[in-house]
Amino acid sequence: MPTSTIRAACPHDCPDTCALLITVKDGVAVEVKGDPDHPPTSGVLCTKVARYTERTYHKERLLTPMKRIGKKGEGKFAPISWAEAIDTITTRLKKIAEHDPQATLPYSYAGTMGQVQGESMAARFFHRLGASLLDRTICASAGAAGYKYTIGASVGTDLEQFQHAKLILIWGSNSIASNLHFWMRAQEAKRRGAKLIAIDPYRSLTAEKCDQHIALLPGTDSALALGMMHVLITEDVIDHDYIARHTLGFEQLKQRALEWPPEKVATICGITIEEVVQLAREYGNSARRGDATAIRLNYGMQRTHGGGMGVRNIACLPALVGAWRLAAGGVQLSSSGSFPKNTAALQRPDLMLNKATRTINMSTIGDDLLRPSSQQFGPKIEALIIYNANPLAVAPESGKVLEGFMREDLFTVVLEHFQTDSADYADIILPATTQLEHIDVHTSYGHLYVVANNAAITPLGEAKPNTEIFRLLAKRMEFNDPCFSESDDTLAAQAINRQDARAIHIDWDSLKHSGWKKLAVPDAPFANGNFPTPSGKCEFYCERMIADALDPLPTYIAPYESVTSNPHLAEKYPLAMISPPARNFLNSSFVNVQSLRATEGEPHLDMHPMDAAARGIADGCQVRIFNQRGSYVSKVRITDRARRGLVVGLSIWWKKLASDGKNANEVTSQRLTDMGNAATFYDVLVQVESVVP
Ligand SMILES: Nc1nc2c(c(=O)[nH]1)N[C@H]1C(S)=C(S)[C@@H](COP(=O)(O)OP(=O)(O)OC[C@H]3O[C@@H](n4cnc5c(=O)[nH]c(N)nc54)[C@H](O)[C@@H]3O)O[C@H]1N2
Ligand SMILES: Nc1nc2c(c(=O)[nH]1)N[C@H]1C(S)=C(S)[C@@H](COP(=O)(O)OP(=O)(O)OC[C@H]3O[C@@H](n4cnc5c(=O)[nH]c(N)nc54)[C@H](O)[C@@H]3O)O[C@H]1N2
Ligand code: SF4
Ligand SMILES: [Mo]
Repeated sequence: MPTSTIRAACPHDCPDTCALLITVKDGVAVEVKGDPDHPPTSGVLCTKVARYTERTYHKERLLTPMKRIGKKGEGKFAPISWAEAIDTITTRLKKIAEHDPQATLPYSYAGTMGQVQGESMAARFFHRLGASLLDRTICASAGAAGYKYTIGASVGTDLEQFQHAKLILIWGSNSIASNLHFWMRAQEAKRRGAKLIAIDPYRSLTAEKCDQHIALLPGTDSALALGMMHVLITEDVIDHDYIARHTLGFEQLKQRALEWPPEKVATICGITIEEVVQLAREYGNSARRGDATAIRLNYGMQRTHGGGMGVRNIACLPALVGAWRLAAGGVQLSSSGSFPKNTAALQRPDLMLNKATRTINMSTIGDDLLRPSSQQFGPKIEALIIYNANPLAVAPESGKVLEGFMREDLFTVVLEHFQTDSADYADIILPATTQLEHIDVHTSYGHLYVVANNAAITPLGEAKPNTEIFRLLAKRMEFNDPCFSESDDTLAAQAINRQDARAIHIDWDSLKHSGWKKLAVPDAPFANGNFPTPSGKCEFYCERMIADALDPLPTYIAPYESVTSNPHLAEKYPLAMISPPARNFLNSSFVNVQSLRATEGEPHLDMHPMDAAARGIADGCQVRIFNQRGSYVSKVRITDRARRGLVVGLSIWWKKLASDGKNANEVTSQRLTDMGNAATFYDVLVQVESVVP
């Protein structure tokens, strides 16, 4: 067979959604490259996906359906046929449905971000079955809610404009690790004279390469933004014309901001008064000079109690200084709201057996698996169908999650590429195809292109796409609606709403040949206001928040667990802990790829020299990290990358590849954010001690 090149898309949960070129020789994918012509990708891939063939052809790929033959968690399985697997699953789901189909729960997240292999056929299946709905809150829902109250939708500065900015605040984002193609633009801006300021409790790979680094305490960003507003307003470095025309509630905001002088803010944030004042002046003066002034906000700063409010407060800043006037000014949290998706066509909520079906929050899966049936909760969870996710490694308060997964009466099915920590607890494992083996269509949360994924190779072993697995299950359940026989090609064609002016030109048939197309959207989305809020303005004062029992004005919501907000707890567990992504992993994906794991080494905990000295901890020794929820072990790295009072465990390790079979989620909590019901992974106090061998 000759060599061919296939156009594809990176499926991972990363804002960059790279366009890929796959070289296929004799039916084997031999190389994965970034498309040099796709402007966001520019021919560059991260190390992880440059190794995608290593992952796809990994010797531990799951290649046949399997049933468990050992105890839960032991990881012992025997191959079975697809017919037996489908039969076993549907027999059990039918039996559960006889008393209440809500006792079945789908559990999925963004293992693939594809519109087709994500929530299309799967959602149709669970809607028709009458299964519980899943609230997908594990990552971004707090920030998305805060942004929506303020700006109206997840729409912001275009990635392709950032190189024209003169000042960029990189706020709660380790872009080098997790948003590489933004970092390339920021570097270009720097070459053209821009200043980059990182706002991050940790001196990340990104923070160390910025011109300035402000190391505030986790969960205090909303206070910092209020302090900036105070300085901007009292020193009158604001854009009165933009405020008058395109914002709502400035007078109320002004009163509120006056309550937040820099002295108060500096104490809360654990930084100096000068840092607050200088940051505000620099930000306001940059916009006043007519320089493009931009913020790259990322989800790292909204994983604490007040995460939603933090995003909201920061999202007010560009309107205050008129930064939206320029295409390279403003703020980007996510571009996902720019895409006209046809979610209803893909997911078919009209098929729902019961419109009043309950919703389970994925971030509290630990507690929810342990709840008995009750009037309030409904039926206990009896079946868990997991795809595109690895909850045992990624969900908070892992001890509880494990206890739930151990339940003998819980029937667990896992659709996977590998035998992950979660798969070890399955009753049935189903082998899923990787991105090289199936088709899909991708939107992005970091740029404005729709990207097509063509299948490059035939499925390995007996692996099947998620969609095909749910088609088989639907057929066996005798779900006869014609939508259950639609092909992946048909699903891909439904994904984008072409009635919408932004996507009129994007049809699937030409997209799969060209590979990608940009949405038709304006360069400077809010230069003339037109915010997608009910008022059409940037809402400093937001009435919708009152209806949601929230303060309608920017405010500070303290972390659940911090030395100042919970001194009693801090007596026992005095260190704040965060566990942001390691560069060579993507959440818990790639941890089992040998070359990438070798680069990360083993689980580490970064700790400040003074915190280590106070505990008699020597560099390189094993430490136990613990709190009221659990404990795990890591090798300590003594470094001032972690500010005093903070420890950092880069994540997310597969538990079974760690020496003690545990990871950072032993100590994280199931408490939820102020808005969006999201997880609070970075709102944690711990104590650390040397492990005496
Ligand atoms: N290589 C790699 N890339 C990834 C991922 C991955 O696992 N690995 N994950 C993907 C996913 S799912 C997501 S959601 C995104 C995540 O993208 P981000 O949320 O931007 O995550 P990071 O880039 O790690 O940035 C998090 C940074 O925020 C800092 N931080 C933690 N708490 C706070 C706080 O309270 N305030 C402030 N200001 N900063 C804080 C951390 O120290 C860290 O440096 O990245 C995606 N890209
Ligand atoms: N301590 C701590 N915990 C965290 C975070 C943190 O920063 N710190 N980050 C949180 C965040 S932001 C997120 S988004 C979540 C991520 O949590 P998850 O979305 O669960 O991410 P992954 O761990 O990468 O798991 C995705 C799984 O999907 C599988 N997969 C990929 N493609 C396919 C497919 O086509 N079909 C099927 N069936 N399976 C597929 C992969 O093999 C992988 O095992 O973790 C959260 N947990
Ligand atoms: S993980 Fe992100 S940076 Fe890496 S190839 Fe995929 S989209 Fe690009
Ligand atoms: Mo995420």
